[in-house]
Amino acid sequence: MPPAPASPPAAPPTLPGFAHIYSGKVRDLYAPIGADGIPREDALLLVASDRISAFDHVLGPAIPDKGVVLTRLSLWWFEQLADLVPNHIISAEAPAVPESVAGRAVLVRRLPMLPVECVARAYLTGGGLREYAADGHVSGIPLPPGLVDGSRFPAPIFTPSTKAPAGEHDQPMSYAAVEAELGVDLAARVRDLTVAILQRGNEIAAGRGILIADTKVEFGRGSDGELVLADEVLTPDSSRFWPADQWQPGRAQPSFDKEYVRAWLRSPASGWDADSGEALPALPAEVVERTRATYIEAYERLTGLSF
Ligand code: PZK
Repeated sequence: MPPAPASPPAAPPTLPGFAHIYSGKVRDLYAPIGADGIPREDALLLVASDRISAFDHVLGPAIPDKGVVLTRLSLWWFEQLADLVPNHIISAEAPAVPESVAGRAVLVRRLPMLPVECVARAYLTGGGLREYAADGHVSGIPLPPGLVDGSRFPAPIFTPSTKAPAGEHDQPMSYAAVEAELGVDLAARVRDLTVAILQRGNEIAAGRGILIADTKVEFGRGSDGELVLADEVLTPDSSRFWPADQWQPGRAQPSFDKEYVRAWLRSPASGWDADSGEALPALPAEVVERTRATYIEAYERLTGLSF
């Protein structure tokens, strides 16, 4: 019997005291309602769900504790990066964060966001690999010949993309287009900061057996115009984490988080045909449990804390 189809994502929970603004595949955004009964314009509540996505779809069932693990990891990284860049966090605790989403939500400063997805890459894979295969460049940067899937770049590179409307894919953006959007000076600051975040991440992760192949960060502007790191940072949902001991350029690398999910979906056991356009099957309990364990392992290895 084929597995049952994955259930559609649950509606975002109503949060008393908050107005729902937007839901992405795996996170929800709310505005706190002020004492006057009007949604505040200076703050947002970012809620990480336990939902997981793969192959551009949300899968079911949820991965228990994923939202808490990713929220804690992001908060830990914000601290590790605090000397490089200020961040948007106001509070991760009660009473700012309501009890029903405790541990997986943060109250943040609502900022004017830069209209650029800031991506830095330390290793070649994914969309970068497709660009490199076409003409030896990634995001307009010429690279040495002979690189393969998983190769480490001579130095990390900045490969910005446009923010696509909901449901669409981000498109690669030239550095010249970033300069046109932000001005030459701000573009250079954003590029250097994005690369510095990935560098710091890899310095810390290297001692803990994890390679961070690439990462996407988002910046807002503070009241004095300074760059403020927003969104989530250096989580498995915004970055590719690879186990260092299995790194082998020349093939797709096992990813720290979704390897069991992808392997099961591609296996005959799932009964799923990637090209059929059919709904993704529900993950079996064993895949859910092993996936939960890999999120927790990434958190514990990186932070040295026990979950
Ligand atoms: C903001 N997102 C993406 C995140 C979602 C969607 N500090 C901020 N100020 C203004 N806007 C944003 C942020 C942040 N972070 C982030 N969209 C807007 C996003 C989480 C859940 F559904």
